[in-house]
Amino acid sequence: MHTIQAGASPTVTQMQVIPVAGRDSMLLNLCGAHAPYFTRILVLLTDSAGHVGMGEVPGSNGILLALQKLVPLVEGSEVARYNRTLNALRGAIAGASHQVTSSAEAAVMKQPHEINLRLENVITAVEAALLDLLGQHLGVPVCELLGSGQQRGHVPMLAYLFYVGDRRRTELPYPTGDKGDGWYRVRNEEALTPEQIADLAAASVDRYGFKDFKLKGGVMRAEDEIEAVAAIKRRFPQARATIDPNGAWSLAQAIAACRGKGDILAYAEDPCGPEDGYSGREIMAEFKRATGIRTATNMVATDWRQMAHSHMLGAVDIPLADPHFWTMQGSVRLAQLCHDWGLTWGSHSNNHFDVSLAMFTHAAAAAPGEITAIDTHWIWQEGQERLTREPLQIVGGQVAVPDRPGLGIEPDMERIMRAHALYRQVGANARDDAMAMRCLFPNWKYDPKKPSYAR
Ligand code: GKR
Ligand code: MG
Repeated sequence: MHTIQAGASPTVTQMQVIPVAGRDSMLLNLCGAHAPYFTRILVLLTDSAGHVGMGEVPGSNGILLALQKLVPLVEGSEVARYNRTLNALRGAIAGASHQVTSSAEAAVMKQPHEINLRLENVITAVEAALLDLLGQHLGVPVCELLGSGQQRGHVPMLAYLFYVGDRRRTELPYPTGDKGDGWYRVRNEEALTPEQIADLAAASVDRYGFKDFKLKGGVMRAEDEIEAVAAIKRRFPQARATIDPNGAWSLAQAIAACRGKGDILAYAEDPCGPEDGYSGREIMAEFKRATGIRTATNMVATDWRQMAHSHMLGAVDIPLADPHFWTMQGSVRLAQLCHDWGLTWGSHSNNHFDVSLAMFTHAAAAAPGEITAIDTHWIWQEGQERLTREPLQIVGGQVAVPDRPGLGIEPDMERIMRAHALYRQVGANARDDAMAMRCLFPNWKYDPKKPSYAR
């Protein structure tokens, strides 16, 4: 009889938790305008074989504090027993009674001002880095370790477009994007009209070859946002396009804006949300019945329990299972369920660096069946930010899955330390969307049911 042999795979000798900051354009959304900086947190694990594994998650003090406290549980653990380590982390954060499949907030670790800290964000940072190490140990890409293994060699990505505010009307240090004439310049210039949005789309196609578009809404009046999507479709009739107002429209507004627009909208992302005592899932189901337009969400089906309700109501066709809040393994598990249940898997994103780009790529590579082109904010950072030596590239609207062990990326420590220094300088005030919007409209206040710009 065989016994378990300790040390059969390398052990983690060091866990580094490194908050980093990067620069961003003045992107408008329902919450205001992106500030000139965004923050993320990197986890770097070194193992006894000398490999380094990486993970990246959203930046927040709560997540940072949680990860720092968990270091002793990760150091000394065996790479191949990653699930055991992750379960120990779950237990440490949430206590023994925690349901490992729930998205309950990690309340113990939470800072009072933080609403977005989720257990899964903390777990994913370590999970990605451990899978990266395991892949390097075994000599296989991470996507081969997830779900039923690698399903595709290329992952389709969409052009995530935003209305862009006029940075010149602020004193904030936004990038000026002097580089050349194309995407690197226009991504820093005001874009508020349908034609300017179509120009942005065209520049993104020239640079990255996209075939799918998403416009972040909740900024202008609903009909003007639909007109902006129509302007994109006029330039690229074969492309798929969608709009995401983050639930800003009432059900009546959403129906009025989208009914009969199936030729423009491939699907609608969170067109409406909770209202009049009905949940966002119930309202989305009504929207679908009234318009016949497919729906996507990163707001109303964001964990297993919400997914169950959503599915019973028929509210959502395309759950956007961002591995950063579903975990890498959870996101792929949901992709398998989507495949079997006739849903379409996709992924949400937020501003991120190139480590997350690799994490998205591997999760999507392991998602079976037909998936929708996944979100990525990387086009707003690409060419000006990077933390790995050779970031994965978006070419022809897709990323080729690296045929290298692990995540297939290598840390660039000099760049990481530079991004960490920037974090130390600006981290505390980064990504305050209301602050940036107040530079344009001094008394501006967030209202979840009012467009942020055209009020
Ligand atoms: O980056 O402004 C943004 C987005 O609005 C982001 O914060 C959302 O979480 O991209 C996300 C979404 O799809 O709702
Ligand atoms: Mg969304």
